[in-house]
Amino acid sequence: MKKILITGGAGFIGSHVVRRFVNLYPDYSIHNLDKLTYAGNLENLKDIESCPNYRFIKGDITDATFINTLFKTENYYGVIHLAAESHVDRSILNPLEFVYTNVIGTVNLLEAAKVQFLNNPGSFFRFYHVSTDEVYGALGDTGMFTENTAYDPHSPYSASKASSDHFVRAYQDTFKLPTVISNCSNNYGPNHFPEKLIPLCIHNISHLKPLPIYGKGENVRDWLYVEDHARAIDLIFHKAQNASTYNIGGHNEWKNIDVIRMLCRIMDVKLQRAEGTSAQLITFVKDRAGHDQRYAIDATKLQNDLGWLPSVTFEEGLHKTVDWYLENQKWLQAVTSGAYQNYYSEQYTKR
Ligand code: NAD
Ligand code: TDX
Repeated sequence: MKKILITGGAGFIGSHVVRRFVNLYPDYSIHNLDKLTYAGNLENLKDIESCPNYRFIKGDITDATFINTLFKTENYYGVIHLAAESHVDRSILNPLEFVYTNVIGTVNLLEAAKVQFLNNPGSFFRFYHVSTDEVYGALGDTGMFTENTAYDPHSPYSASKASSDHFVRAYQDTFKLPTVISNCSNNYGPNHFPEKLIPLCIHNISHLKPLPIYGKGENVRDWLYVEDHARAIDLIFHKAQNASTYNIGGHNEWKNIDVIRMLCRIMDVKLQRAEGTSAQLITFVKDRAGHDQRYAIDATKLQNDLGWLPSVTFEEGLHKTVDWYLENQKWLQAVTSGAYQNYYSEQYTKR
């Protein structure tokens, strides 16, 4: 069986990618390598954990010795690298954590992959690095990020992701390691950790807590349903040329305040509350430092080369997402205790 290493598979996007690969590709052996930080949760993969082509490996990508041994033992056919510290606000509080995981962790994987690749001339190998549109910086009122937009990261998170993208290209150029990179816009959907805008607000609406909107809520994000991202990753992993880059986005730009107003309307109906109840929870709070004004992705290349288009409309996706959270209160309760709770109170004290 061809062994595929998926890193960060217990996280939000990773769990959707792991499920898709385990279900669609019985001839692959899927190894999910995850440290299980506060953001990683094996509950996300309960439905596939006993599949014969799935294996979970608990481990830390910053541990070079462990990573080198793993590659030597397993001889991977391909790597899909999603493990990362992913929350911009946390990167403002603790940038070094982002350097360790996102930069050093990625270079550890590249080094181990390089050794395996050079020791096996003629064998297929691919290193797929999953990245973000935040590496391109911020847009004004017009324009979109293309694959040729110059990198201009602003937050410690996006700086660490930009750095890891550069290292991936450096390994392609210097060692001819076969790599691909994708840069995706904001995802949403089931299993999204409730520190990010949409799941945080779903959680707070359920509990009649304030909905913290940074600044005036006029920042714009381009939202994509997570399963559409997983489908794009599948296509790119299997069909892209080596050394290529693809932007992935939903053609779905919204101001934050409008997203939250729509969410409030949907949840008033689902929770059988009087119209306008949830919107009363909207609370404008201090803006995020260095808050990027607008992201918008031009995904034409992915559409033209590989025929990918988003399949889930925003309204449909939000309904599916809210339904999932309302049906999975136990998941929400479990992840909103412990480490998350401390971070959450810290954020509120700051405001
Ligand atoms: P997430 O925070 O939900 O999950 C990250 C996973 O990585 C967790 O399971 C965590 O346990 C694991 N992890 C963290 N540090 C690790 C380490 N040192 N060793 C091994 N595992 C470790 O993140 P996500 O939102 O699913 O994002 C996945 C990837 O996609 C990231 O690389 C992120 O930059 C990128 N991305 C995310 C979005 C988005 O909207 N969420 C958009 C574009 C790109
Ligand atoms: O409480 C909040 N209030 C608020 O107004 C939070 C958490 C966010 N916001 C704003 C900030 C952003 O403009 O909402 C927008 C979305 O914020 P996040 O959900 O934190 O996402 P963002 O910072 O845009 O980054 C996300 O998309 C790109 C992911 O977290 C990244 O991992 C991904 O790379």
